[in-house]
Amino acid sequence: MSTQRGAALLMALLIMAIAATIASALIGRQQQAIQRIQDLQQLAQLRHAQIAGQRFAQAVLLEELSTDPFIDEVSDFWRTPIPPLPVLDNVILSGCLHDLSGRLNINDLLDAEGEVNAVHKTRFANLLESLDFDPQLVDALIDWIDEDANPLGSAGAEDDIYLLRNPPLRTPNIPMQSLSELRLIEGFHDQDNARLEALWPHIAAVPQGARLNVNLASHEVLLSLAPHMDQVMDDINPWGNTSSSAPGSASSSAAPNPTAAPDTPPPPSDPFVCQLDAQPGAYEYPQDYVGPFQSVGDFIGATTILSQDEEEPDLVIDEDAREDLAMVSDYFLLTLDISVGDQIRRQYSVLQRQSDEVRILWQADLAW
Ligand SMILES: [Ca+2]
Ligand SMILES: [Ca+2]
Repeated sequence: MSTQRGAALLMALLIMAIAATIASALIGRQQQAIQRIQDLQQLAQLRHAQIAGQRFAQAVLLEELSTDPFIDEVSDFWRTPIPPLPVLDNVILSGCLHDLSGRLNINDLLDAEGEVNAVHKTRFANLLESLDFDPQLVDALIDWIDEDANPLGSAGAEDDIYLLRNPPLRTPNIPMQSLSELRLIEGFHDQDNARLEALWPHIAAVPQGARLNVNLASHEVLLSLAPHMDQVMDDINPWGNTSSSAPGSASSSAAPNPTAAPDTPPPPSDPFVCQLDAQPGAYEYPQDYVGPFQSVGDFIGATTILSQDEEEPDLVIDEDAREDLAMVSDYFLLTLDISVGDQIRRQYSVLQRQSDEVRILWQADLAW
């Protein structure tokens, strides 16, 4: 009898163990299902908040266009950041718009026929030189987007260079979609973060044929327009006399880290972080600033130096370098910080403003 009782007890224990295992597995699956539902819910909230932020930015840019269609400049309302706003249950949104039209557009290094645009090539070479890069690296930028496989100049690079990389890659030979591609381009790929960050406030990758808004161009971009621009910079630079002082520049967004060892390379900073305390409406113009400019004629007038000697020509921006100058912006980068529960996600969108609509050209979790 005792043997039978022992066997029954063992059987009962076995059944209990199996039941406990099944229950544990069911609870585990249930928890996984709950977590999955929560994750999906967070993703949906994130997406809805992103759409809400984009719609808000689109409305602000169209409103600006309807009230002030001819000038975009430093004191404009659209440059006011969106403060942290609860937009959904447990979701907080903040963000800001950065101008991209005051920057040199990499895709305009080629003209509509795919030929090198000499005006833009000169500007880029000037910009690179002013930031202590080899100005000939402009050829590597052109080779990255031009259709052919023939390297330009001594610093150009096509597939024969890129295929030797580990891992190998090919030149896209199409317009640049995102500034992140710069990290792959010969002559730039081996630069450290701080060097590349110096470029971000002055360059953009937007569709070909972009206008250059001189009212929002940085000190360095204005300098790139003609050799004599340094002599008129006090009058035309909206950001004051310091280089790289435009909002979103590496110098204004890279917070110093007092605890880092002196030889520790700084982490990559975000050139499109929002300065939530910025108040563009209360912007104080530099003392000698004669802008914002109302027309290209005003800008040319302010940047021309009349010669005192009849034998010497006036110093003036070349005719063919005036064609794309503008007072308004067509391209913007929207930075959104979305807090869902205990997670914060940063998302970017490139917006194109036309006469009656603002299109979203590109969106991603990384700006560069
Ligand atoms: Ca090429
Ligand atoms: Ca080429």
